[in-house]
Amino acid sequence: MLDQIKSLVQEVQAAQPASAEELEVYRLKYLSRKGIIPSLFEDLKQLPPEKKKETGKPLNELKQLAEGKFKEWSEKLSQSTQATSSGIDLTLPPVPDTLGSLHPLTLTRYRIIEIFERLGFTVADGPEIEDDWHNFSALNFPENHPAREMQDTFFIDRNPDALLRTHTSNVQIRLMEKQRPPLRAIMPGRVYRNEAISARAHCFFHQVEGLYVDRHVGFADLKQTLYHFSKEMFGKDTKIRLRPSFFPFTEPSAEIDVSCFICGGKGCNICKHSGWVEIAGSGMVHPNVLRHVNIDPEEFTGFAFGMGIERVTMLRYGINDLRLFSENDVRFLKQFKPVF
Ligand code: 2NM
Repeated sequence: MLDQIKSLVQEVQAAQPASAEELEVYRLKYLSRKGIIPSLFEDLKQLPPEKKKETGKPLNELKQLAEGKFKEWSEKLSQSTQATSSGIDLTLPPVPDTLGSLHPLTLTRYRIIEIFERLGFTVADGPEIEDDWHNFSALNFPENHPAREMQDTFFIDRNPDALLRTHTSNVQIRLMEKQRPPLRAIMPGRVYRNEAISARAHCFFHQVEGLYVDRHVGFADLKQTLYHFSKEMFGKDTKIRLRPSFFPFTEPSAEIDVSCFICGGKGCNICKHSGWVEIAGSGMVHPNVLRHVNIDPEEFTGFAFGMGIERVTMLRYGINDLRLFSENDVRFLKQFKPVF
């Protein structure tokens, strides 16, 4: 048996399987369950103990040699069938570009968050299904006030106190109920309005609202914060303009316009030849709102603002139909590649 092992070692060393078929013949001959080497192991069991020892060692060496050779050759063969000499098979079809893109509303939301985070604002969120208190009453909307009608939303018959929020101001109320000033946060999120769907309106859209409450917060802080934001968002030459307005939850209130970043203020289709585009509502938080969350308006003041993400995105990318944002048409969506 020792002689047989010796000659097998030579045989295996000399073997040169040149194809997958020849390699398989080699495997069947030496290594498979009924091959020579396993059957020698069977024979080994029959030997007397002292012989077992002197035969076992070379037999194990033969087995390792044969297996090593098999591994080496199968690697060599699979490389030569898959690759050219450069190691890359240029005949394979290309891997398609399956990298997705971020939704344009997501891109705008990220940009807005980035700007306010650098001013020390945190990001907060809250429920889209809200009660009357957090969506209306705490925000100084009197029960039968026409301002409620301007923000008509969706109710359910079973529970008249459950509604879909009409703005993310509910999150500011929840934040102020939980946390004491100083507070500096923005609230991005989806909001709902009962409106007929068109190119300019939808029954839901997205907002970012912001809130800053502390001692000595004044209108100048509001103005400077939104001026800084506008320059970061629309370019360093952007100017802002404030127009008096009304919101139940702020007093005084103002609409914020930015100088048209398309025509630079000269007048174009985007700004309807006025040189200005409206981007946000804002104001000083109404003392009644602060009282509703047990913050003393004699000690603390605050400003708040809100803007529509769709509106900012349409201006940024020149998109003219709101419905594109929720139709999920890939031809539209794939035009927005995230820039890393
Ligand atoms: C806007 C415009 C102006 C606003 C006010 C508040 C709160 F809770 F502090 F009273 N939250 N959001 C606000 C003010 C929102 O959106 C157009």
